[in-house]
Amino acid sequence: MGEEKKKLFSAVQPSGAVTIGNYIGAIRNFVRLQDEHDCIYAVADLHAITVKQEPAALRRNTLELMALFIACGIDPEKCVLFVQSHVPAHCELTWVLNTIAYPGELSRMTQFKDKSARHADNVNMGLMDYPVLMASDILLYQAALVPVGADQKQHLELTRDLAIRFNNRYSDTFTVPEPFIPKGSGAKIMSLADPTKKMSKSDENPNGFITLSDDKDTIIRKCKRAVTDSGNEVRAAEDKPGVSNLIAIYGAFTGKSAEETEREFAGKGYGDFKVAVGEAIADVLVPMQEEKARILKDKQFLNDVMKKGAEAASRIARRTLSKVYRKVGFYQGE
Ligand code: ATP
Ligand code: LTN
Repeated sequence: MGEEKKKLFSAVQPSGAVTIGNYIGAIRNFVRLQDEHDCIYAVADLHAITVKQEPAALRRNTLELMALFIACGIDPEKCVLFVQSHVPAHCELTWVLNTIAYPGELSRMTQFKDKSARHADNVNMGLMDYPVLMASDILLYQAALVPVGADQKQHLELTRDLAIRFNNRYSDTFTVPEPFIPKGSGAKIMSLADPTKKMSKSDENPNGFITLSDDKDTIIRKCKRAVTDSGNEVRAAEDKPGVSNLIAIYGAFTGKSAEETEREFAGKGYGDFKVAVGEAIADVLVPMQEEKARILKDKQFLNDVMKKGAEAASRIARRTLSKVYRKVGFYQGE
């Protein structure tokens, strides 16, 4: 009784269609964690522009992601839900943290290297500074816990390093956060077209990913086409990355363990299994899509959620920012 809830922060970029990888690795946990924690969730539009975005599409995707969060079960009455660019403190803290971040550590980040290679015509300072902005997101709210997929672990480590570095230089200011990464294969859902690669919404081959807005036929078609391994036995194994990935996805959508799935499909082939995976995904996504469409129609409601969220987030963020400004020596009146 009276025990303080742990603070939690996370965000997703409005950079296109959200995949079942984003859902299993991150968004689903946002929902699960909301009762036991003080949760703050953002639509990370400042992060999204580190790669080229069509302005009209970015606006649309921001609204869609907000509606999707709510349709997935995030309750705006329980959580703070807001759009990152509506709270200027994120950029302000980023500037201060930039002065304790080293170019060497930023240029070593795997995501920076990957995205620089993929967007060679647009390697900008924002892309390199991405993890510092992410650290600011988290540290502004004194979050203790950050639910993310396994690919974000390195950025979380940098966030921890920056928090510790600042605390050591200027005295204790920031909570040093811990990542919350799903256990097992849900932390990294692999591409259906190449199960050695992460499922990514920016994959140029749309058969590699399933988005949360794909209809049932598309979902089943993509599952049927999923690259599987030699043999025909539904069994999770290191040398069977394609089937193992489908077993992980099936488990995430049905709650069944790998062993249960292997038993269920013993004696049946890949064909039956792939259709069952598609159906299990569609059973969860179709009602979610209907809910999202309903929410999207009510712009006033969404605008109100964003406005209320930005106000609540700003209040918390301002408190941390003014502490930071005081510690670094900015004159704030007598
Ligand atoms: P891109 O794939 O285009 O680089 P992204 O999907 O990784 O983008 P975000 O939208 O910011 O980028 O990711 C939101 C969350 O989804 C993050 O917590 C990330 O770790 C998680 N996530 C992304 N892909 C996967 C995946 N394949 N499996 C599990 N979690 C994932
Ligand atoms: N970089 C993240 C999205 C993100 C984020 C954050 C996640 C932006 N700010 C703060 C956790 C905490 C990604 O998942 N690609």
